[in-house]
Amino acid sequence: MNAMEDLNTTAEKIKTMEIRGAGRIAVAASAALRAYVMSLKSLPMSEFNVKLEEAAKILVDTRPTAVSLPNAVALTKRHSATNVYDAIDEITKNAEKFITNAEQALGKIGKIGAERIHDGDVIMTHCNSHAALSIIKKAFDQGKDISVIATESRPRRQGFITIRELNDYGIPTTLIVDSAVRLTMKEVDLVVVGADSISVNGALINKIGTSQLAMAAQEARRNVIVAAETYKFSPRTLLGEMVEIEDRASDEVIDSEILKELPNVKVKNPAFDVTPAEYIDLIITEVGAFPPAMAFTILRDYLGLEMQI
Ligand code: RUB
Repeated sequence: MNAMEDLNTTAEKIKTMEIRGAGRIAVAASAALRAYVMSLKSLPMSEFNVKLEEAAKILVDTRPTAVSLPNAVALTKRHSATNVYDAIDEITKNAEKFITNAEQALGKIGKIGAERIHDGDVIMTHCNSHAALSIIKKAFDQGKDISVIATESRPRRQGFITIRELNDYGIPTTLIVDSAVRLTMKEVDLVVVGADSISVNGALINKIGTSQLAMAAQEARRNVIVAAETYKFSPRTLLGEMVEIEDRASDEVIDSEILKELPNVKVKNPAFDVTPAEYIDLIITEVGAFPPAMAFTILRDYLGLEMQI
């Protein structure tokens, strides 16, 4: 396979969700870009930059909602070099830094977030978030007697990935269907979820159904904790842009043969929803725990306002 085919393979894996979860998508995109630029050594500088932008666009266009993806690509591709060798060197270093920081961020989020979990806590989580699970696993490692209620997360059932991971870690876990969230909330001490994007007003964009957990939690006076690396904050929301909610295919929800027999029925399959800041107690990042109202500060201090603006 040539380098462009490799890049397209990664893009396809992100599109089809073989690689999924905002953090994993970001790391895969950064690594793919690093591998791709290595193949551009013999090009003149102007052509190199064109190819770099083309490759960046292929990766960014795969899924629209997780801002970790354009953030990872922007942080990886930026360079100030005037020759191709230096540009490749800078991009390679950017990718290495991004990937290392992303891995380390999970550990730091786990440590900070685990402080909020107490012995005996029952934690509800949604979908499959590596950052959220990092907090839960850390609390368990600290010897806290915890258990988890995990939602199925229709239609793709990422909850199955979560229960397997928690099972293998030895953490007692209960699986519920998404519609059981409100009824089950009275057994829960706190909700811990991940993030695909966080906008400048502190709103969380995460797997469809997250806002339902947050509303039920508020009704039951339970805290909602969001586990999010700083690269999941969305710089373009500073310009007034809304985060695009991905609409996925109807056959994830209903068999297309059945749907064909129902000419008056259409299917809506939004993959994410928006949880307003007022439903969120704390966002745990690798640089500390912040109330959602501090989203602007994180964008300014840790991503840099010039990013993608
Ligand atoms: C995954 C999802 C996760 C976030 C955070 O959606 O909504 O909660 O991406 O995950 P999908 P992580 O399965 O559609 O990609 O903490 O692993 O980055």
